[in-house]
Amino acid sequence: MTAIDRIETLLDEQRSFPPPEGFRKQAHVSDPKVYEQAKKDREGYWADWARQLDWIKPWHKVLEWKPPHAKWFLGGKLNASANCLDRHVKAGRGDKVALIWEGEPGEVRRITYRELLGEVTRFANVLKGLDVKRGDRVAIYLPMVPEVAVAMLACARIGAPHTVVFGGFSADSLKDRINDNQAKVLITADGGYRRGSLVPLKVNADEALKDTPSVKHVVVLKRTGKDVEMRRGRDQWWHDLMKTAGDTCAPEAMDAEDPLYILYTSGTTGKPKGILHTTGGYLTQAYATTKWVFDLKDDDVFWCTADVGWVTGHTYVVYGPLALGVTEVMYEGAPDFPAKDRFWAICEKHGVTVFYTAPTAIRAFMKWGPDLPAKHSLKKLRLLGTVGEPINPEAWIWYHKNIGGERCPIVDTWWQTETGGIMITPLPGITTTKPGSATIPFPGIEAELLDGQGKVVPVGGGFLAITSPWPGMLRTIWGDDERYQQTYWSKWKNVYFAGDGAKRDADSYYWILGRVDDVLNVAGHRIGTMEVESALVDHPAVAEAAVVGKAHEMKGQALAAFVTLKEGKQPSDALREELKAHVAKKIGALARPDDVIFSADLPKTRSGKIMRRLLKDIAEGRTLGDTTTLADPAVVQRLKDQYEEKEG
Ligand code: 7RM
Repeated sequence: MTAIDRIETLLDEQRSFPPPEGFRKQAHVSDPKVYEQAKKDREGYWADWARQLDWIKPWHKVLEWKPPHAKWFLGGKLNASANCLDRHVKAGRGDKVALIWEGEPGEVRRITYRELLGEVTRFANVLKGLDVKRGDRVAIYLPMVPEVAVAMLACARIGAPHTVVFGGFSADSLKDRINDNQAKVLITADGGYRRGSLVPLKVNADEALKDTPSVKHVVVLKRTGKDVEMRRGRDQWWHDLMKTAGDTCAPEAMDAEDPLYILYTSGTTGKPKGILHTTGGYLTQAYATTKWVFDLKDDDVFWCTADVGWVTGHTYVVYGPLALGVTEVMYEGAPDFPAKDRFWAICEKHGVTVFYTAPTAIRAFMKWGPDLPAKHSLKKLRLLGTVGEPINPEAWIWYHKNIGGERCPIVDTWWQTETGGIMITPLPGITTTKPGSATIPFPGIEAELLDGQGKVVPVGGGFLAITSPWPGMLRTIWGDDERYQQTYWSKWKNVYFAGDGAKRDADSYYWILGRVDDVLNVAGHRIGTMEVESALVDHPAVAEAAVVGKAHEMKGQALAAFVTLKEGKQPSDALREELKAHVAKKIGALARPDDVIFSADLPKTRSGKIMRRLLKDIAEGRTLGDTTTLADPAVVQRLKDQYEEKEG
């Protein structure tokens, strides 16, 4: 862990954006009273949300809290797939489009709630036919096609926890995850499309399957039509199995605390953690946050751009929107294929009204320039969201102006795989937003900023903590209660430590400063990476920046800044000096970088988070650490060569 006790704050962002009057008037919630009401009776408040779902049997107790173990809606029985499908069909909404899916090559499928229920029911029977029983784990390794949602919901229907492995992960990662949870069946495809090429999912799966004795059956979806090897007795085609599958399958009555899924998250070191989510509390928070944060109504078209391989895809592509019964877009491919305006073409074509994406994508759009979104009509958009990393204020302003036409509120939503759903966020009809701040906890969520001793920091920098249990919280790390306790609940007593540094301003708004492991130490001052990076992104030539501390005899650490310029801007020594001066002017001489390294790309995880640890290795001249979770390992090698050339 870390010996840091407090974090200092430098950036002073003063812009603010109250909800537009027209937006406020139509919003699901526009009265700040909801916060007090939730605070007064937190359990009653969450129970009210849970009652908006369909329960097979009601709960007898809302919460049992035996730290660090929480149970929500004890004794209650429900089924997640029935909540996402059957209840909409029963309520007469069967003909409503659930998914508008667009493949990377351009084909479009529209699938209604009734059709989706039919597919899920049949596929649930396929799984049963492969001897999958309640409680058995099923691994899913598919591209972003409707069948990935079908597979997840079919698992939920029969009570088999799914474990989705992102299609970009290697055979090795797939193998480790399967072996960790002993999945009995693997669902994969003959391939998927990414940036015009084929992702060889089945080839990877075959490699993994050499060493996964728990897997008895493999279901293969035909997506690309490419020839793949089918092992007799083990592999079967999805479409063959579906031909004879029955079309009724009663949803299993699952206990509120029965597992819904396991999703792996790679910590900074060591073996990935299998985050376990259960059914009742998770679905309640997914539903509540989807409804209030995204303000979704019957005629909205929602698009969350995340892959279902990440928690954002689980909660805001599958469970939240479908539990709410909205129409949503799902897109298979890359944002820059065949051209860098693909997202805006999709928004225009399908009339997207609420759009949710990651800062890394926004910074790429910013780098590519405002002419691309300007080519498309984005006037149906009414609300924008971000998740995954701190958003630099300039990127926020760019998004607001060039995508939101200065009329759409932006919800900057802070949460984690472990939290299951959104935790800190504006409510778009209530909250005055400030660029770079995720604002305040969602009603019913309690957060604090603490110092190393666990003392509350009312204003200033500290560690972000969640101080009471919430419905969507992880229940444990699969097979490792001890690690669960150690990782999340050992820093302070009975308080959840999120691993993020943050600051709280005089309005009690939270500003996430970055992961605590990345905090900089300059001459005894602890500074979050986000503020220095935001000062760099504030310069008109800069699209993206990552700052790391490198060991320095005098100062503790010297700052090295890796900077990506906007298209058309040229690196030069003059610009390098200008950027150093810009940071010093914006947030203080203390934060002035010693080095500025221009770089066309930054090393990122496959979900788009900047990996500063590797940049630190480069800056300190070490051999590269673990690069297996990188989206593009070549990026760091190029940077390392470039850096050494410059230093050498
Ligand atoms: C949803 C997701 C979690 C980590 C988290 C933060 C960072 C996420 C924001 C953010 C600043 C945000 N799950 N993070 N959202 N930082 N502002 N709005 O990303 O498990 O993959 O990552 O991501 O560091 O701890 S995750």
